[in-house]
Amino acid sequence: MKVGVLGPLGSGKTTLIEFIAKSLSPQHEVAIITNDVISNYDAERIYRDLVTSGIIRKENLIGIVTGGCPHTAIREDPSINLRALNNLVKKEKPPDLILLESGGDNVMSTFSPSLADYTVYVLDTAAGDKYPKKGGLGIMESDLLVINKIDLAPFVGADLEKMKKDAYEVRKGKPFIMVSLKTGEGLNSLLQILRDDLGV
Ligand SMILES: Nc1nc2c(ncn2[C@@H]2O[C@H](COP(=O)(O)OP(=O)(O)OP(=O)(O)O)[C@@H](O)[C@H]2O)c(=O)[nH]1
Ligand SMILES: [Mg+2]
Repeated sequence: MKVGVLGPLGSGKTTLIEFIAKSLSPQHEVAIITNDVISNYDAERIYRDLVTSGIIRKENLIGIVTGGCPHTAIREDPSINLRALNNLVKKEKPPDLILLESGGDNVMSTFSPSLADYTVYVLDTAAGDKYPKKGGLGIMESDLLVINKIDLAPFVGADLEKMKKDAYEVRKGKPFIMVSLKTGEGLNSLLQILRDDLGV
């Protein structure tokens, strides 16, 4: 199963991926592919957080530096990500869950179906409660919308009830969940949705 995680800069994509990997290992063989534009920052962070502690095997972490538009690398020309996926699945013990992180994206970005069977769009309250109302493909069409950083809502004046109502409307009933990856609020429910949807 290939899960694509995307969303604006700094919304919590890597933190979510680390949470999923920690929650599902070692029962599942989890692999991670990160896409950064210039540096290999996220892969290096995951190496420190998850590889050195034995949660992810070294060969199951691939950091891609796209060098250009991150949206192109996950949709228009996904060849570099496809190569990374192929390298993972041809292993003697292929991973049963591959998490792909897109570089911070715009609201119309989506994963090529060749890269992801299931997509998670991560928004955060600090971007303001105008989202999810303003919409965008990922916000409206992803398999799961995660509204993260609810712990910050009081500090940035984000109205969580409005975000909830708007998410329900723009997604036409598709699932969404409000969480804080910092305090842990909502994470049990998030994990349950993923377990049900991904069969893990
Ligand atoms: N207060 C708060 N901070 C959070 C939460 N989730 C993540 N963060 C912090 O937000 C910052 C960005 O998180 P990342 O996981 O790096 O976000 P990202 O979307 O992967 O960022 P890019 O890959 O750079 O686009 C980090 O400093 C996290 O510690 C949360 O729920 N609440
Ligand atoms: Mg990241």
